[in-house]
Amino acid sequence: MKKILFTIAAALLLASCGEKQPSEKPIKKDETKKTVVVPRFDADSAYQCVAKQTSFGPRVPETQAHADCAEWLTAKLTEYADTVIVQDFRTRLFNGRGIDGQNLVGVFNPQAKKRIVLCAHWDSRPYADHDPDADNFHKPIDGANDGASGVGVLLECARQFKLQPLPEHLGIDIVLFDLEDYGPHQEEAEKYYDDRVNFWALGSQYWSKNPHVYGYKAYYGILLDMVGGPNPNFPKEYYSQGYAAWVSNKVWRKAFDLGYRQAFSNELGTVISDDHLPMNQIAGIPTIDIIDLQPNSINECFPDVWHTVNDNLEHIEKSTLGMVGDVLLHVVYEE
Ligand code: AHN
Ligand code: ZN
Repeated sequence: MKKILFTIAAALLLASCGEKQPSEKPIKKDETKKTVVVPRFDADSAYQCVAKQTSFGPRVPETQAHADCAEWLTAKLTEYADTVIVQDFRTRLFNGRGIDGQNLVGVFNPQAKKRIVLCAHWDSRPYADHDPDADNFHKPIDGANDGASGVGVLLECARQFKLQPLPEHLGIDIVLFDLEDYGPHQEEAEKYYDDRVNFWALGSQYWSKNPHVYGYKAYYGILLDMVGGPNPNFPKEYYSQGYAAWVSNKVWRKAFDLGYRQAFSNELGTVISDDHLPMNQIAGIPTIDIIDLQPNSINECFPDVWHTVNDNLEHIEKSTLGMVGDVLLHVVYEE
């Protein structure tokens, strides 16, 4: 049936082309793009996804909460995506100890050559080493913002991709990285200091060397990190601007058009080593990091609750998840 309709449409198109007057104005490419209907991002649903993740407890690798959350995330991806790949890997921590991790991948439109990779990390930090109270230095964190917020936004995007299928020419891969936040404790930072190795972003480093599909390439990537805090400030992060300025510019322009210029400030942000760095440097995928960087922060640049026990659901702002999700859906559906 599709084929017949296509043939009719093609015939009509040819016929109309034949009759075209020389004075007729050709349709500009970007005028046709505006006809796409972008689904409405449901911030309540994204918030529920954040709440569900934190309800397991801190998703610290090698704990039951971590395993339970992986199971739930895999089930959600399976509900929405065409294909799900659980990438089990073994790597080394900063101290040389071996550890197992799981990157979770949801594939939409696997046949499409043009692909965008959307990612966030789903693990949470084993210790609140930036807590104002030293008694909390060795307690694990909920990571409601640092981890769960980005995953929550991506799961709601995934639900929308299922409800309103993406255009056939566009494939999306949602990659949830494990082991982003297991860098050395602040108290031991000097002891382990080594600028030749990246102790963070272990899941991303593994995936960048061994993507879920052999020879995988994407047009570009977008990483979300800490996209659920109050009064967010998303400048164009420095590496993102260096490796993928055209992607940041595209995303920030869209945010501006949607009225989010207050949060998506048109400023160059500081250098952040995050999951996007291996994606740019190892996988060769131009990838940006949408990350909340606070100018008056007590931790140089991150939100005040960063790596403290207060990074919990109480400090998640639904409207922040909503604006980031809205921008993402517009960027994707209008691609
Ligand atoms: C470091 O602190 C090395 N990188 C910031 C990336 C990060 C940590 N995002 C969340 N937690
Ligand atoms: Zn962190």
